[in-house]
Order: sequence, then C-alpha cells, then structure tokens
Amino acid sequence: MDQNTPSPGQKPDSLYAKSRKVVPPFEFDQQVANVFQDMISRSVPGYALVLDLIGLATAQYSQMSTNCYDLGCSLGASALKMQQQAAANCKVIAIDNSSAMIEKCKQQFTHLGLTDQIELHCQDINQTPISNASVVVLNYTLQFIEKPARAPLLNKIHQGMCENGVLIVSEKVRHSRTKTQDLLTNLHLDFKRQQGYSELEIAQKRASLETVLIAESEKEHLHRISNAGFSEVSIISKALNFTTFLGIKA
Ligand code: GEK
Repeated sequence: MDQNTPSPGQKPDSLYAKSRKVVPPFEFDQQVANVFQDMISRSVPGYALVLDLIGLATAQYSQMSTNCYDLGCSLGASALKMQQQAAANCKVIAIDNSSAMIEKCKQQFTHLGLTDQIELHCQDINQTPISNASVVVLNYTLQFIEKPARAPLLNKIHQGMCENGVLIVSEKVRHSRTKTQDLLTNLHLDFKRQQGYSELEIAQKRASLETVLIAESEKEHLHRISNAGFSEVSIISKALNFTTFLGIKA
C-alpha cells in the first residue's frame, strides 16, 4: 500500500466539506476509516518520508525471530513497511482500538495477500502486552493517548524490548515560543490549502481535533523517551510541526 496508490474501498476525503452546525470531537469511526489514506497524506507534511524511514529503521534494527509492533496502526501503512523490511521470522503485530480501522486494515491486507503475515488486533494499546520487540512504532498515535498514560506506555514498551531494539515515535508538536508556533501553524495551513482543502474544511477539522489531539513540545517528547530508558534519542525527521523521534534500547 503506497499512499499514492488508492487502496481498495478508499475514497477522497471530503468529510468536512459541508458546513456543520456543531462540529463534534474527532473520532476514528467508519467515515474516517473510509477516507483515511487520503486524509493523512494530505494533512501530515512528510508522511511518505516517515513511512520510508520506518522501513529503513526496520531493515537495520529488526532482529531474527522477534516482534515488530505498529501501535495505532489505522490502515496498517507502517506495519506494511515493517513487514517488507523485517528480518527473518519476525512477527509484525498491528494494533488499533478503532474497529472501523481494523476492519478496513484487514481488507487492505487481504487484498495484498498479507493476512498470514501481519497479526491484527483491535485493542487499546495501553493494554497491549509488549514482548520480545526489536521494533516498536507509534506513528502519530501517542498524541491521542491521555497525557498521564503516555509515560507508562513508553515505560512498558521499553521493558518489552530486546537489547538494541528501536522505538520510533512521530507526533504533531507544539513550539514553546508563541511566535514560532504561529509561523509553523500558518505554514501548515498553507500546506493544507495546497493539498486542496477549503477554508471551511480546514476550520472544521481543526475544531474537531481541538480536544482530541493533545500536542506537546519536542523537549517533552525527548525527555519522556529518555526517561523511559532509551538512549541515542534523536529527531530523524521534521516537517513543519510534525516530528519523528527515535530511541534505542541499549
Ligand atoms: C499510520 N500509524 O498511518 N489504542 C489503540 N489505537 C489507538 C488508541 C489507543 N488507545 N488511541 C488512538 N488510536 C498510522 C496513523 S492515526 C494518526 C495513526 C492520525 C489509533 C486511532 O484509532 C487511529 O487509527 C490511530 O491511533 C492514529 O502510520 O490520524 O493523525
């Protein structure tokens, strides 16, 4: 599944094109699952590059007969990259707590003939046991987890990883300087306009995410990943206010 190639059953994102009296909080429901590939590609600058980096990191850090986790897999784009690059006898495990996403993801994997090669679970990642993991990916998922649960989740991941395993975390981030934050936000708005979203679509989607996507600063992320026990913690990609972090379990 390449984000430029339409996947079976996927439609263009026009969810926020019509004016709504009330914009309810964003949910990963059936409507979102139907358009998700288009939505994320047109909303997250650098998304395709980050998926490629996940593939490269998997090629370098996955270890034979270990587990590779895609936590908050949506339609399984990261899991697919991992499956393509993982070492022999690795098990790729993809998890999401949205049944609509998992159903669509299953359809994609069936279409690609990969149902036997990627394990799919509909589950809250806070409850997922992590074991024997050489690669763990949270690609734009941590931002949807309640703040107090973020550190315990990273601690659990660290405990369940093997030596020299890699953690990759991608997030929308917030700059601590208001002026810089405004600059990055304005460029992101222009990015969305360039992707064909109208002012109404941009405003309504923004309102719907307001209480659902809780962004933090790069500093907070770097601290939390280090505090969980990871070393060599670094930023491997940055496009406007979207950052990808990497940490190694020494
Ligand atoms: C990609 N990683 O394309 N447990 C499990 N899943 C969750 C939870 C939770 N507690 N909270 C949110 N999710 C993907 C994109 S999208 C990012 C990830 C975005 C799931 C949620 O259902 C959704 O599918 C995913 O995390 C976030 O590389 O939409 O910006």
